[in-house]
Amino acid sequence: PESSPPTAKATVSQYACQRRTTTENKNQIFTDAFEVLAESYEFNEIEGPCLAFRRAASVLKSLPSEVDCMGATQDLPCLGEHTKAVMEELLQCGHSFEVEKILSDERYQTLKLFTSVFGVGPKTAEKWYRRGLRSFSDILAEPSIHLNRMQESGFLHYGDISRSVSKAEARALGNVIDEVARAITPDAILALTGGFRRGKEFGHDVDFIVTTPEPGREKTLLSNIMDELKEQGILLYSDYQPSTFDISKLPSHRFEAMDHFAKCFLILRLEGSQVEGGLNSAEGDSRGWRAVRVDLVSPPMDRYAFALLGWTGSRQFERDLRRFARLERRMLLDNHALYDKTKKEFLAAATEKDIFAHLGLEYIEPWQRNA
Ligand code: DCP
Ligand code: MG
Repeated sequence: PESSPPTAKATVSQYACQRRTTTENKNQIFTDAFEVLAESYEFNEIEGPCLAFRRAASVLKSLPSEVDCMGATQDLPCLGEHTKAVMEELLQCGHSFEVEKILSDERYQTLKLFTSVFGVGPKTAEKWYRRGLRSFSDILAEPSIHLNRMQESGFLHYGDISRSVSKAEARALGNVIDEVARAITPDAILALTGGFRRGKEFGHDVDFIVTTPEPGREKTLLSNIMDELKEQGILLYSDYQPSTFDISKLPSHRFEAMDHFAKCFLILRLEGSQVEGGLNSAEGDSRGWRAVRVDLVSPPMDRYAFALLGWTGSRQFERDLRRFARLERRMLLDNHALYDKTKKEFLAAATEKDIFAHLGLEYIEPWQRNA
């Protein structure tokens, strides 16, 4: 071309589902700070600023290079005044006064510690904090506190499940579950989802979809799998939630609402001998096994693509997919279905690509969804 005009710098979309975000984060100094601020707002139940900092972090994660001056933020979406003030401080002196203050705050530290236990959410953590409890030994020594079953095993396996799960461990668990599922029904389908599907090296748990093409069979598959895991002596904890899926329901407006597929939240015992390169264990730990958090979800086959898209994440990517669908396309999307409000009809999909196409979005690969 003889006289191509100077190419305009590609604009960054306000929607994470129109950005490509790999696991390589060039702006971690900023995004770590934003995550502390978001979490602090979350602990105080202040939703607006919490989401604003998460959105800002997500935008910076998508950038191909480090932001090295405020000028570079000029054309970026989702960066408000507060966000920019924090960035400016980080650029000037390498740390943020506000973030440092939160990190040294007793309430923040305590809520962070308590919510790191499986089964303890911000509400429970807050309740314990208000009662003057500050450490795990405070909680365990307090006779009036009743731990539920989930929290009991959260404390019991704390050392193991607070340590991250490696990709090799995730793969090993996949092999275990795959074998169990196929022994139950030879046509079982297993897919790794969550952070590992996005190419992350480590995760806090391992997420799988497990189902079968046989209609209706997915409703009992998970309890069959759990029975077998129990039989093998590797089921350390299980919370089974049967399907409440209703095909006639419109997709949910609420993002945080869990989907209605049969699912279970597990803690499994993983043998070191099954993991290539060995366990991601504490130094000097010679038990030869570790406990790992595993989530299984079992959608009917005709909803497989929606479930896969929904469980692959990231959370921010999912939020923005739904927001984009609603605001830009007048469609409702959740883990079960896509509904076109204009045409007043459900849009079927056999693959994730079909869903992106219905939404008029360029396809984003799983490893580009680390928003
Ligand atoms: N998810 C969702 N709605 C929920 C819970 C989860 O849409 N209420 C989706 C988005 C997540 C995925 O499921 O990406 C898996 O949830 P995790 O909490 O396991 O998140 P990740 O796998 O992304 O992170 P980690 O590596 O910490 O496990
Ligand atoms: Mg996960």
